[in-house]
Amino acid sequence: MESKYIPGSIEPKWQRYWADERVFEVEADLKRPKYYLLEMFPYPSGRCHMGHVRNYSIGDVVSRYKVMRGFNVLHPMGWDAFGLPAENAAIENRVHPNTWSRRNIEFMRGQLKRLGYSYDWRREFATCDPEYYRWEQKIFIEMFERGLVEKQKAWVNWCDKCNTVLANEQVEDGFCWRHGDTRVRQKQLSQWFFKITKYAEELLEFMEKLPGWPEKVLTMQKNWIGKSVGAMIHFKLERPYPDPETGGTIDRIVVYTTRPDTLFGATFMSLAAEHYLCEVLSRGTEQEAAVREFCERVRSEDKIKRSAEDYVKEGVFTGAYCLNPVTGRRMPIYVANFVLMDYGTGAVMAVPAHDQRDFEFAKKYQLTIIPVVQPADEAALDAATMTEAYEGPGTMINSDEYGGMGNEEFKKAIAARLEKEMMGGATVNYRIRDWLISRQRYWGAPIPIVYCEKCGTVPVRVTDLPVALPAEVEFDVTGGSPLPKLDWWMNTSCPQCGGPARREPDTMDTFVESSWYYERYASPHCDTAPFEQDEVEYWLPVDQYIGGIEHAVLHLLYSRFYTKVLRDLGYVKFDEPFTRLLTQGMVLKESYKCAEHGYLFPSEVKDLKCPSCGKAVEVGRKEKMSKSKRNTVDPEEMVNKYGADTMRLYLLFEAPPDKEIDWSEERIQGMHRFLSRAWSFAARQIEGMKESRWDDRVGADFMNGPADEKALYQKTHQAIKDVTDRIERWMFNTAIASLMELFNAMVSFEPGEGGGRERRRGLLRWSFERFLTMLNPFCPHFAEELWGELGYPASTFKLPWPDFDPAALKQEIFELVLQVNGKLRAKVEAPVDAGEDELKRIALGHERIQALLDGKKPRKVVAVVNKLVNVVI
Ligand code: ANZ
Ligand code: ZN
Ligand code: ZN
Repeated sequence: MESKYIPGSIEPKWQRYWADERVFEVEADLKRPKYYLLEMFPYPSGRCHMGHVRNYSIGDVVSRYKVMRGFNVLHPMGWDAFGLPAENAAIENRVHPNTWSRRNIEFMRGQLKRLGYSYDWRREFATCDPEYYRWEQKIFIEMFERGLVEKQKAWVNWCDKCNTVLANEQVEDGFCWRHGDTRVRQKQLSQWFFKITKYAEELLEFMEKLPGWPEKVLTMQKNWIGKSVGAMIHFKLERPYPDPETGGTIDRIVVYTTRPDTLFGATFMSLAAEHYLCEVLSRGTEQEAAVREFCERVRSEDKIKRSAEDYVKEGVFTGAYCLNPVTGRRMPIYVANFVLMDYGTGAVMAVPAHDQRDFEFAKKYQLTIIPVVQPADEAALDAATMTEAYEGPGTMINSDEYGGMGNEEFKKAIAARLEKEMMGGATVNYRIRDWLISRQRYWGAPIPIVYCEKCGTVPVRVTDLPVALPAEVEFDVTGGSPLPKLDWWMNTSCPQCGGPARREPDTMDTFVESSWYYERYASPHCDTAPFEQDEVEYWLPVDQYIGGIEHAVLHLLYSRFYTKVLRDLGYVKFDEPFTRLLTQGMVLKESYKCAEHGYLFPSEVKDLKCPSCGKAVEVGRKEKMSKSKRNTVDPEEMVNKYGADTMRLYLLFEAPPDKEIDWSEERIQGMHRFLSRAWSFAARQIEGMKESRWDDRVGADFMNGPADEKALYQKTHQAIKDVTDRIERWMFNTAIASLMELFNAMVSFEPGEGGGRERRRGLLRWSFERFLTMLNPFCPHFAEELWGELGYPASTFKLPWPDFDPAALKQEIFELVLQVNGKLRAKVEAPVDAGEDELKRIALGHERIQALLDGKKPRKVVAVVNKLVNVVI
């Protein structure tokens, strides 16, 4: 065998072998336990980055380990191929998004193969394949028929850079999730929504059944869904107003409140600037212009800012009044800048005595303040002297016959009364809004709807699916979708009446594709339905999912929702798509920045100086690798330099999978050195190991052999136990550490030349084989190659995972003190993990104690673990 470790000469060979022998290909097999391991599929951006490689290396260890443990493992890979970057590239570089995406997929697939991942490539697909999205269109139509998708006119988020609307989940602190520098604007548009709100309660409840998910992700979802318990209350308007939407009249405003107990203190009403009543109520009054102006200004402001505590509360009177349902008090109706349209009903009953925002507002506009909840053990609240709202619990005051009642009790009483009077009642409210899925973009799955003058909104006939994206389009430099202008495509006939109709030009949010791709992997080429029933039933749900935390309330929430929809449409029988979830840590690196020339590549920086101006560069803290900070490391380059096995080992050894890694090329070199040492060791010992036919006779009798043989024998069993335990607990770093320890033990074991040489070489071989077997999930090419050098023809891929003998574990010993009647009588060695009973047995069996007992029974025996046994005679 080669004396030097050259990964470049062995890795491609094994990758070819795995492909030729089709070792990664799996079929459903009801007789075998399945394990479905999945990593979040990549967007084909062009090249794999370090985050991908870390994610997929973690997955590959688990996948290969589970195969060795006898599971039928599904480990697929594909491409999240629709989306904006492809379309932008098309506009900038004049390549078609399809060409761009396919080219990138080609390249990245090659990169993944060079890393030796165990994917069943037959199952690969891209979400931009019409054979994939046609089923998504079918599901859309079925959702439409069930009222799970709806077109709604709403105030929606618009990103000027994306040139499209965004779902609420895709807005972060008021900025576009893709464009951290672009504030989202509000626009009123008619758009398609998935009714995720219908599933809000179920999405919450089922979290109880996800013990394998990180608490942090569950909390984020819980907060996003934002359940609160309160009441709806109707406030009659002083007079009815014409309703522009229905043509009828409006006689009331409905509010949502979590404090119905404060109803007697409600002195005015606040509406969101987006509320349609603002215009209705002020029309024709002298307030009209002021209201319109104010609403326009507030609507352009950012929602996050509007809900901030320190935001200056402002408003304008609409000219209209409503009536408090319990006091009959006339309440002026204001538009207030801090009321949001997409929470509750967009209208708030204002209780200045008990809500700080209302308090500030009332002070500013001299509105009435009436305290109604009196805190215990404090001076009676007095509107004239209050300096802030009292938001705590207490006893009811100024509330008619309810005076003296506890406010929590009153909450129930008032809700019941309102219900009886048909003026509202108890209710539950959720913060989550429906999922806006329309996108004014080209590179996505077309929404399968047509608009007919006669029949209105009509779904495409299922037999006409897919509604394929037209390939020949002209991209507009201004970024608008080319579809609405494409008359031959837009003009179609109505599926219902056959008359002329226009297509829906919007495409679906690409998060729709990623909401079910993992279900499609079970039968990726099924051409009669989204899935083959038997296949989904066997493989799903995903046993272990791995991906980034940034998807906590995006992809992970959408997928849970979509799976429940698929269940309700009869496609699947489970409720939750991902039984366990791991959110992997990021790979961090420092960045270099010149005050004048911005971020610099490390290779440009010499002696910490900027190459352009010579000024000292600022070394930034370690942070997530990103192109814009120029602190990325190209995995491809590392693989070329050190090999895939080293790259994988490094990413797994640096930290537990959920923790961050500080990138260090020195430490990757350390991993390379370790593998090189293991290689040279093998090269030195291989002939001897191969000759010995002793290895299958290695067994428990080594426990009684020479000390160094016993030590290596025990060390090997201990390593099997530790590596197994640690992989099971996802502690790959410490698993690798114990493999390294085992390796060091083998290195210091000398088979020697004299008597017993055969036997000693056999032991070494036995130990080395176990080392390679356990190294296999981490460094599969390396393990395969040396396994072959040992003379085995078959691949390590399906090697059974080794077992250990508990009796052969090295026991840790301590000195047990034996006392009789409290006096020290003897000391013996005992295992550290021995319990009280075992210690007593050791003590009573000891010859010194037996002599003292002289055949009598002890009166009492007391054992103190890890310390002593006292025998009372
Ligand atoms: C009357 C009241 C009295 C309120 C009081 C609070 C204290 P959470 O707890 O987060 O669910 N609210 C309702 N809709 C709103 C909207 N669209 N924009 C801004 N605020 C809105 O919040 C519920 C409370 O937030 C509701 O209870 C309402 O004010 C306000 F002493 O109603 B409360
Ligand atoms: Zn954007
Ligand atoms: Zn029609």
